[in-house]
Amino acid sequence: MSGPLPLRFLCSAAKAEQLPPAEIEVAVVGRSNVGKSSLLNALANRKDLARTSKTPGATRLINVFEFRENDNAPGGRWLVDLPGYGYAKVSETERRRWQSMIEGYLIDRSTLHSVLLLIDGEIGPTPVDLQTVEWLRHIGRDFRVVATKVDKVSPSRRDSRRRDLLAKLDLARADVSWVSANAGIGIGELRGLVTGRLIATG
Ligand SMILES: Nc1nc2c(ncn2[C@@H]2O[C@H](COP(=O)(O)OP(=O)(O)OP(=O)(O)O)[C@@H](O)[C@H]2O)c(=O)[nH]1
Ligand SMILES: [Mg+2]
Repeated sequence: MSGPLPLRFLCSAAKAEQLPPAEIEVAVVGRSNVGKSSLLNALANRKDLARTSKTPGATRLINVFEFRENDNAPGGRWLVDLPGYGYAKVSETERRRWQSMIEGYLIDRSTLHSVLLLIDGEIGPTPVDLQTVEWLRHIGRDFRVVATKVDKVSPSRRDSRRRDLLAKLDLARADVSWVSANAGIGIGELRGLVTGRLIATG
């Protein structure tokens, strides 16, 4: 278990090429409305670090949060909030813009250590989630699945939900974190995991 992550907003960019150089990054990826921004806020124990919304598509830019304990700590360690995919109501132009922005970043970013791929724990993996997993495997990008909103799954259904998700994604139990930003479930463990990735590897 770890305390809140020392995150602060650093910058936003519409394109990966506009991002300043980093030392090491972990990116948060997932379907629109899956709870990416809420999870960032929970990790930092802040209400409004990242903008959240009931309306999918709240995050339209790449938002960079710097992980830095104090002014003397090294900079360039980032947690990156990416706009969500799979939001049906965006125009085709917007969808393509998203796709090239995210894909370019995930393929080319040399300082990207790994991805946290968020999947709604109540809904389970959607076809577009499955495609994303397949694609991340295909490009060889290291990723960890984080199942969100576990507070919405009743305790009696959690075990079967868990087995179902693992089977669909062809993953082992240890490969998936189960969290709830709202109820604070699994947040301490995930803080430890993110800190380990941003610091121990640095
Ligand atoms: N019950 C429950 N609701 C959650 C949880 N996390 C997020 N939500 C809700 O899900 C909705 C979307 O959350 P966001 O964090 O804005 O989702 P996002 O993935 O950043 O969405 P985009 O920016 O559109 O890609 C909001 O209404 C949140 O309150 C959770 O742990 N439990
Ligand atoms: Mg968001």
